[in-house]
Amino acid sequence: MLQLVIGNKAYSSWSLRPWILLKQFGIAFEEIVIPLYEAGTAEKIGRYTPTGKVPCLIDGPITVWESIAICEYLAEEYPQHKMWPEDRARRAEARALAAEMHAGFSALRTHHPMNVRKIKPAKPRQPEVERDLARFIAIVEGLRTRFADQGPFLMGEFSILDAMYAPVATRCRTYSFPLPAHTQAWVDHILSQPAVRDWYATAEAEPWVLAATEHAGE
Ligand SMILES: N[C@@H](CCC(=O)N[C@@H](CS)C(=O)NCC(=O)O)C(=O)O
Repeated sequence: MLQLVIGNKAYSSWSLRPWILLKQFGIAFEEIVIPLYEAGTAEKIGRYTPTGKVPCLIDGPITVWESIAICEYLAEEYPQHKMWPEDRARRAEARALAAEMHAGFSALRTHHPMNVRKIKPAKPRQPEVERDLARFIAIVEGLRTRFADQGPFLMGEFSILDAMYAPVATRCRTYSFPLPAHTQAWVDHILSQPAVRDWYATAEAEPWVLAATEHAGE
């Protein structure tokens, strides 16, 4: 069976991506959770991946790390599930937007780390965070306007693109970002998925607390 090595669910935004992708498509896997930033974390993660970072997918003799590479691997292994849009132009755009999320939005990541157990009041944000947020909103508003009649996910049906953007949906909730209607509707839709509710419920029950992350964005 596939194994997915992930961090604790309260904080591990990168882990959420392949996890939600597997869940949304009903692909069975064993979950291996390693609490982050503790004594021994690096050693534990190092047993699975040379990067010392999660997520990491193990498929028999094959190990794949980097969230986007894991998603691509799964799309190739399970072609029946249409993890990318079928239309060629749409797929190219989805890949570009997924890569943009994988490589960018660093200010949003740094100043507003994922913390699914908290909801904080909106506060003034750094200019670089505003730029990231504005770009995120422009992407989601644009896609949801164009694909409104094709389903509730970014390009209509759920795809890797939604998986890659899902951690930002949790940040929108945690930090009470003000959002225009289409973006708020997509955020609400992602957060209402049974898999995401399940992720939140498990996170609530986790014992691990990262003090620095707890106070971010305050
Ligand atoms: N670009 C990587 C980022 C992975 C990453 O930074 N993971 C964090 C947890 S969310 C991690 O493993 N941190 C442990 C560490 O840096 O020691 C990916 O897409 O998978």
